[in-house]
Amino acid sequence: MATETSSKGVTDGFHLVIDALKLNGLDTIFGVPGIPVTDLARLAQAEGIRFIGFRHEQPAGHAAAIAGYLTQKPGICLTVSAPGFLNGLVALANATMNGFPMIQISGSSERAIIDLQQGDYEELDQMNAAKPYTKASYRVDRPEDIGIGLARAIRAAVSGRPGGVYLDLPGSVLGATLDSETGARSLVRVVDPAPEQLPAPESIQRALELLSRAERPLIILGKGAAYAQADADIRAFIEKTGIPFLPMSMAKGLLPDDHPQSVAAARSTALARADVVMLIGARLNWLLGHGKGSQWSPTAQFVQLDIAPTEMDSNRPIAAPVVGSIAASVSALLATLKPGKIQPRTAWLDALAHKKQHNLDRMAGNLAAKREPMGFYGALGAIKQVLADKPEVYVVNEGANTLDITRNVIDMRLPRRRLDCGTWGVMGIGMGYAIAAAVVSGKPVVAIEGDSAFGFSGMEIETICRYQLPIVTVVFNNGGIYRGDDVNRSGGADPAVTTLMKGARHDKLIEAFGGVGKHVVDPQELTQALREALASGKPTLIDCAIDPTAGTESGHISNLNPQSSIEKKK
Ligand code: ADP
Ligand code: TZD
Ligand code: MG
Repeated sequence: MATETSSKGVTDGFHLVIDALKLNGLDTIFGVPGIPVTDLARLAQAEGIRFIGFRHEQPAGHAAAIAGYLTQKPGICLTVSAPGFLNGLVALANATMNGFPMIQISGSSERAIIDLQQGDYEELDQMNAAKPYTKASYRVDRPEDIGIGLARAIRAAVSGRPGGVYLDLPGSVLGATLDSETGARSLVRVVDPAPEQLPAPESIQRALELLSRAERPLIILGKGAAYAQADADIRAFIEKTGIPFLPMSMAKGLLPDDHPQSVAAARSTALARADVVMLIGARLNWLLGHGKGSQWSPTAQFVQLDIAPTEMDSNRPIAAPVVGSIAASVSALLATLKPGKIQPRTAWLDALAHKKQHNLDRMAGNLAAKREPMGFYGALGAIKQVLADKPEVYVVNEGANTLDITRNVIDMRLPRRRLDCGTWGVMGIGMGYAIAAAVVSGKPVVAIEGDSAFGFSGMEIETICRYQLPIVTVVFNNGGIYRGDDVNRSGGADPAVTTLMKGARHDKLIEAFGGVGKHVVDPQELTQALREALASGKPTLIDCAIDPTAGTESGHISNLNPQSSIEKKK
């Protein structure tokens, strides 16, 4: 049998990986080539898989993760052994933390030498190093196991709560040959990798019952709800019940931000006064003050829709847990909801609408500010205007003040268009997320970046130019982390700890790679530069001079920043 098939030809580990990816509809790889995966990238490209070559593995990993979030298919990141693997691992851990499906495939060195620590080229026990940071970590030790290895990785990445999966491919396995027929038979096309998980009917009844008794109900939409792509049903449930909703950062646009039931602009009042809160794909983590403290009513009761049963009661008791996939759960809620069962609470809606209008009026004043140098609001007022009639544009956003103020100012009107620092508040996602959004969607991307945040992945501006992606990077240049006016407490010549180069011209960076660089100092210039950039579709970087004294330390989370009380008294 073996002789018969081998006469028909041989395959090898490289080809089996590529065949397995293609068989499962995985058509894009983000990564950095080198020993032992150079040929894997090269052959993948030859076989019609798109390979996006980065300058550093971390942004490649972030790109894979957000591609996973946008497509519900695991994003693939390819790295070399040891240091390349570790560079990608931050992104893999971040994907796990945020619930984005991603597979980091890494080449590795010679097992026998690694295990005896005999000093191989780029020696590291990668599978075990990855374990604490991933949903699953596998190694393929025989070429005939590549198919099943990738199948396990796919299922682990996308089923249940999605996350990061590590798949280790030793160089020897990639290079090993196998007869073609045995190879073909070893491949696995994963059937229904993320099966719908139906909620228990009683849990749906319990949730509706609790909501119907609420005087001041509130729905909080998280990025799990955005990921689920159950957009129409979520909107129908919110509109049929008349319950006001609050989007978490990446859930902005799931329903348009200008929807009359959105209470994003009355967030504090909504959280503090709600008596029943329904969480849809949002965790009660630090971003929601753990559901406790002065932000919240101590007597509020919770409904929570989540696919992860252990998420229930993580921070506060959940009176009505609904465990299942969001698509199935919201559809069950809609099917079970009797007309008139949940009445709109007019007094509550009026109170929120009043507060919302007050806050929006106040913000409008800030946005119209024409002062020079620009503050964050003045600059964002200009961007808001340009994006107003372009809902399809993806907005990537990182920084501290740049992040917090952009989130509040820039309205989103379509689902999954806002991509940001997420659960960890991690810097460095900017260029990777922007590249993946452009590659996956073919749509324009505007990345609004603090100057410090931009630096974490700034070299990928070359990748953007090399692949000619329609990405406009706007750097909010206030000359520092939070602010540009910190002083060296020693009086010495070294720059202060949070400052960056004064008067830096980030626009010059993109010019080095043939992109378009602009430097703007007032809102009119910014409006014009951004309009031109979006119309041209060319890779553009707009360096935007922001008042170095405009920001606050740690942005909107200064409460989490421990400060020396001795220092303060001085
Ligand atoms: P946010 O940061 O927007 O508040 P989180 O990342 O904290 O959102 O929470 C997202 C939640 O959504 C996670 O607890 C995750 O288990 C859940 N989730 C993700 N996808 C689904 C899905 N398809 N169905 C149900 N729950 C999901
Ligand atoms: N490193 C990583 C990976 N993530 C982080 N969040 C930080 C460091 C700490 N950090 C923040 O939390 S925000 C930030 C850092 C370094 C940069 C803020 O400066 P910015 O934004 O220029 O990006 P603003 O507009 O000046 O506030
Ligand atoms: Mg800054």
